[in-house]
Amino acid sequence: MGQSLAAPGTTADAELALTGDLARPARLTVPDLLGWPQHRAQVAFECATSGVQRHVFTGPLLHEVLTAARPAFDPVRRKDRLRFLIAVSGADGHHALLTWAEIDPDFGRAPVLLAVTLDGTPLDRVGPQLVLPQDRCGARHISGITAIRVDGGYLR
Ligand SMILES: Nc1nc2c(c(=O)[nH]1)N[C@H]1C(S)=C(S)[C@@H](COP(=O)(O)O)O[C@H]1N2
Ligand SMILES: [Mo]
Repeated sequence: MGQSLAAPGTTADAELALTGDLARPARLTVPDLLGWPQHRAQVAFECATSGVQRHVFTGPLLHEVLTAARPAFDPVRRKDRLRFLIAVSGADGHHALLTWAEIDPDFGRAPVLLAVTLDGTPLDRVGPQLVLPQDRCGARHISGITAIRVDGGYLR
């Protein structure tokens, strides 16, 4: 009620584009991401300029969201997944690459989240944030994610 600062007819929620080698590319909002099981991560990371930061994030696992978009590998052939990269981009141009194997339960098993809340605040307007509990440094905790590209072509 009266929460929207957007002009009439425009969408208030930020959108995230899932693109690349996917059978089901998608555009997702933070409310869409609430449709997956939600996980909680209490993280501490160090920033080169502002020191140690502590936050609590909630959201779905990146692996679950990307798996639903059906990456173009043979799901039962583990070796086929090893050539896939995940490029994550924020609205300000900050970006990072992950490998598929890093978040795959059969390999690195990193519980990376696509966070939809930060310290209890919903990220509907800002867009989701990447959360990597395994990272010592904060730099890959990309906020305001606008695009995630899954790419299996690097080694072809
Ligand atoms: N979109 C975006 N996300 C970003 C950055 C950025 O420049 N742009 N900086 C990263 C860095 S270097 C750090 S340390 C953390 C900072 O998180 P904080 O705002 O909680 O301190 O955000 C990360 N996420
Ligand atoms: Mo940082």
